[in-house]
Amino acid sequence: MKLTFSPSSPFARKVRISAIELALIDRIELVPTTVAPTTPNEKYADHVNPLRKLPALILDNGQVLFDSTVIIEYLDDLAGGGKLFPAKGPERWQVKTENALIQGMLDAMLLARYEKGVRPEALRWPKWIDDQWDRAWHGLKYFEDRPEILSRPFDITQIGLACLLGYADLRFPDSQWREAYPKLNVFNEKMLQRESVKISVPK
Ligand SMILES: N[C@@H](CCC(=O)N[C@@H](CS)C(=O)NCC(=O)O)C(=O)O
Repeated sequence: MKLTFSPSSPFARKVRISAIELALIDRIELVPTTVAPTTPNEKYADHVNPLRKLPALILDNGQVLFDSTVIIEYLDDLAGGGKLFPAKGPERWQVKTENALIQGMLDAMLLARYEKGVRPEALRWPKWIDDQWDRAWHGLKYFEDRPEILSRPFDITQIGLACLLGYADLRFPDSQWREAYPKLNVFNEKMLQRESVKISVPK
C-alpha cells in the first residue's frame, strides 16, 4: 500500500501513528506529496483525490481510500477490528463523535493557517482567522473538561488529539494552550512517551 504523505500534515500523522500502533506500518510506503490551495496538482486531482488533499491510501489493487478517518477505519479492520475505534455500542458513537470534533478542529486550524500563510497579505481577514481559531480553542476546552477521555486506553481520539496539539505547537506557537489547558498538557506529555507519537512530531 502507498500513503500520500507530508511530515507536517496532522491528518497524515494520524494515519502514520495508527499504522504503527496496528503493526501495519511495514506494509505501507510513505509517498511524499505536495498539495496546497491555489497551486493545483492536476495529476493528483485526476488520479488520487479530486479534493487535492492528503493523505490518501492507494491499495495494492489500485483502489484509493480517503480521507484520514476512512483510511484509519480500514487499517483498523485489517488489523482485526475494534482496536482504535470501538467495534460497537454507545462507545463507538462517542468515539466517532470525538473524532469528528478533532477533524473539524484541524480543518479550522488549517483554514486559519492558510489564511495567514497563503492568502496575499492585503486580502487577509483577521476576524475570520480568529473565528476559525476560536472553534479549535473551544474544542480543546471540550477535552480539558472531560478528563475521562484523556485517561482511556489508547484510541483514535487520543491519536487525533496528540496530532492536533503537535500541529498547534508547529503553526500556532504563541497560542499558550498549555497554560489554558493543563490537563491536556499532562496528556500530551504522556502521549509523547509513545514511540509512534515521538518519532512523528512535525518539524
Ligand atoms: N478531511 C481530510 C483533510 C485532509 C487535509 O486537509 N489535508 C491537508 C494537509 S494537512 C491538505 O491536503 N491540504 C491541501 C489543500 O487543502 O489544498 C482528512 O481527514 O484526510
